[in-house]
Order: sequence, then structure tokens, then C-alpha cells
Amino acid sequence: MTTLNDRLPRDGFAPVSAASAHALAKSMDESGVGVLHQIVPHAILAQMRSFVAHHIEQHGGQYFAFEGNGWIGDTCLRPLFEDAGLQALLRCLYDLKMRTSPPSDRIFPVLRVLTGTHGLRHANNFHFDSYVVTVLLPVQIPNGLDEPPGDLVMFPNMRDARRFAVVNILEKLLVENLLKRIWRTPRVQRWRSAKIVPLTPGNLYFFWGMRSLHANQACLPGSVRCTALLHFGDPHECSVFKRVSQRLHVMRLRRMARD
Ligand SMILES: O=C(O)CCC(=O)C(=O)O
Ligand SMILES: [Fe+2]
Repeated sequence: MTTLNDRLPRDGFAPVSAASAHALAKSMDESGVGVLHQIVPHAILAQMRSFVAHHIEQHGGQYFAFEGNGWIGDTCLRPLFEDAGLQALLRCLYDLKMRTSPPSDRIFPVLRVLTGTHGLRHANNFHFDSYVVTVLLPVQIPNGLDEPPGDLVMFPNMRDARRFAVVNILEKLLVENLLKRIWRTPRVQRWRSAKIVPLTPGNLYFFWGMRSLHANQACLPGSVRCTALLHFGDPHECSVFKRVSQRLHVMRLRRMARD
């Protein structure tokens, strides 16, 4: 039985549940993105921004990203990450798309902070995620007058989720490396009907990360653009080829830090 308490927002977050799964999946299929509005309140975004400002200082004013469970447990986003409603929603979305249960309930969280000249290297870096469902929470988005906000750009549902890990790796190598400059050109973006998604802090943006080629647009080196990503459902989690793709990902990040 649901009590009033169950329906009240917890820790200031608006409630999220699997009841939104069908509407979100429809929107993700049809337009590329599904949105849940005003889920994370201002007070929590403000706390996250001071956490980020502190770490920017420690990184010499340059781009950084935190990957994996370590960072989120120490932040005020933890209740969202651990929320049973969000977890049920993610499972349901995976199930709707893949027609099978996810290999595990693991959520892979990432905090990306674009700032400084290194932030520019990470703009227009088109890729497919290794996970079927991606949730993007804008924490801080540049909003100065005439300032580029660093919108999300995507080619919605460009391919199907790949059943075989090796096909996935080869396809990623081709699209993300050999063809990487092509996706940045305005003509190709127009031709392939790229979708520009302006981001509002506090909303949750859902998309099929494994199917939709995506990247962020550039922002000014003096600005801060911070997003938290929750990746869910890696169909190749148990594959022997997984190590290869992880290695490629690490090499790519190292190359970007060096160049
Ligand atoms: O920050 C963004 O807008 C997108 C980041 C992203 O796609 C990722 O980390 O996988
Ligand atoms: Fe991504």
C-alpha cells in the first residue's frame, strides 16, 4: 500500500518511478530524448556546483571527469543514484528496448566537467555509449548573454543495440575514430537530421546511449559546463571482448589529455 510518505519527494528530489517508462521510451524512440522535468532541486544543484568548483581548483582550472561509483557516494546526488524508483525505471527501459532483463543492476555514474582549454578537446567528440540507457543530469550549464551553452547534439537511434561485442567494437572504431570529423560538419548534421538538445539544470534527459551517436557542443574555456551521467545496462558486460573496448576507451582519454 502506498502511503503519503512514499509519494513525498525524498531528500528534496522529485519522485521518479517505472510508471514513466512507456512515455519516456516512446519519446526516446521518436525524438531521441525523453525528459523528466525538475527532478533535482536548486539546493542540491548549488551544493554540487561548489563540490565541482573545489575540484576544478585541484585540477588547475582544466577539464576533469570522475568515472565509477567512487565519486557519487560522497555527494548529495547519492539519494538519486540509490533511489529504488530510478533503478526500477532503468530496468524497465532496458527491458522495453532489449526484450530481456539487464545483465546486472549496476549503474555506471560519470561526472564530466568541461572548463579550460582542455574542455574544448572534449567537445564534438561523437561516440556511442557502451550502455543501452543513458540519463543525463545537467548540473551547471553556461548561461551568459551570447555565450555558447554547450548543447547536447545527437543523431538519434542511428543503429540498433549490438548483440555481439565484437561487432560493437568494430563499429565504434569506424564511427568514432575513422569518421570522427564527419559528424562535426554542419552539412552532415543537417543531412542526418542531428538533434540539438538545450539542457536545463535539474531536468533528467533520457536517451538510448548505445544507439544514438552523441556529443556536446563547445563552450568557452572560461565557462564551466558540468553534467552527471548515469549509464545503465551493458549487454556485453560478460563478454571477453569487453577488456578490449575498455582499453580503447582509456587510450582515447589519454590521447586527449596529451594532445
Ligand atoms: O556531457 C554531455 O553532454 C554528454 C556526455 C556523454 O555523452 C558521456 O559521458 O557519455
Ligand atoms: Fe555518452
